[in-house]
Amino acid sequence: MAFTPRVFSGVQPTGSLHLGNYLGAVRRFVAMQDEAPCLFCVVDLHAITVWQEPDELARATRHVTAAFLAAGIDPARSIVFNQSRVAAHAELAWIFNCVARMGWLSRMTQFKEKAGRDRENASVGLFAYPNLMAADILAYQATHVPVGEDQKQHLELARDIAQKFNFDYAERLAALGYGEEGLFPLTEPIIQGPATRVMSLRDGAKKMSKSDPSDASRINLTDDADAIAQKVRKAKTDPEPLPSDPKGLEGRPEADNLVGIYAALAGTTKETVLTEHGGAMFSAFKPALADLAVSVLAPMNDAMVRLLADEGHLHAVLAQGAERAAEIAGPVLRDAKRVVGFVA
Ligand code: AQP
Repeated sequence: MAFTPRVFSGVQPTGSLHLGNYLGAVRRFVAMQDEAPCLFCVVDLHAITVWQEPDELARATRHVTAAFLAAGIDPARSIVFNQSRVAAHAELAWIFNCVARMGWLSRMTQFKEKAGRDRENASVGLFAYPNLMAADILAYQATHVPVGEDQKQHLELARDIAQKFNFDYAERLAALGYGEEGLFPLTEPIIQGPATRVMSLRDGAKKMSKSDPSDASRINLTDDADAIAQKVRKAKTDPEPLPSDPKGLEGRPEADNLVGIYAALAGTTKETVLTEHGGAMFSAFKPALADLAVSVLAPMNDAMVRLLADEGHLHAVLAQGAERAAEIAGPVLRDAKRVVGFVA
C-alpha cells in the first residue's frame, strides 16, 4: 500500500523571516495547498538548539505564524501549529536518536557551519537537530517536503532513518499488518524554482540568513519600501552589464543571485528575465528589482501588521492546528512505540 500524499514543512522562529525563507519555502507552501493535505509548523524546538531569549522566541513564533497566514496559507485547509505543542515530535525524535548513527550526523554540513570552530560548546540539540527534523516529517508520514537547497542533506538523512527503522523492525511491523513499505515513507524533498538558495546581498558566497549580523545582507518581510530600495541599491554587484542568457551568469554569484530573486518574484525563469534585461547595467536593473520586491512584499507586510495586532487569533490558529496535528501523529507514534517494544 502506497503512502497517501501529505506535505510537511517547518520554519524556525529565530528572527524575522527574510526573502530567502519566503521564496525558498513559504511561497511554495502556499502553492502546495492545492496539491495535497499540508502541515506547516513553526519549529520552536529546533529554534532553541541555539540560545533564544524566551520573550523573543514567543514573539518570533507569532511573527512566523503571521507570515504564514499573510503569505496565503489558509489555516482552515492546512494545519498550522507550533512544534512544542505536539509531544509526538520530541518522543519520536528520541527513538530516532537511537536509530541514527553518529557517523551520519557527523557529516551534516549545517552543524559544521552553525557550530563553527567552537564545536565543543555547541548544544547536543544542535548536533541531533536532523533527527528531530526526521521526526517532524515522519510523525505525519509526510511524503513531500518543500524546502530550500540548504535542507537537502537533512532530508536525505530523514530517508536513511526511515529506511533503517523500517528494516530493523520489519518483522514486528509485518505483525502489525504493515506491508513492505513499512511505517515510514522515503520522503521526497521538493526543491524547485529559481530561488532555492537566495544569497546574502552583501556576499554572493553566503546564504541569506536570519542570523547574519548584517541587516543589510537580507530583505526582511517586514522591511518597508524605503528599506527594500536601499538594500537593493547597496547590494554587492560587479561592474559588468547583465548577460543575455544564464550561461553568462557563471562566475558572477551576485549577479546570478539578483537575477534569481527577480525571476522568483516575477514567477518566471532566469532566461526570461535576461531576455528582457540582458545588456542592462545594475543602475537600471536594481530599481526595477526593488519595485518588483515592494509590489510583492507590501501587501504581505500590511497583512502581517493586521495579523500581529490580534494575538488571540494567532494563538487560536496554533492551538487548533496542534490538536489536528496530534490526531494524525498519535497513531503513527503509537505503532512506532509498539514495534520498538515499549509497554503501554
Ligand atoms: N537563503 C535561503 N534561500 C532559500 N531558502 C532558504 N531557506 C532558508 N534560507 C534560505 C529555507 O527557509 C525554510 C525555513 O528555514 P529555517 O528558518 O527553518 O532555517 P534556516 O534554513 O537555518 O534559515 P535561516 O534564515 O538561515 O535561519 P537561521 O539564521 O536561524 O539559521 C527552509 O526550508 C530553508 O531551506
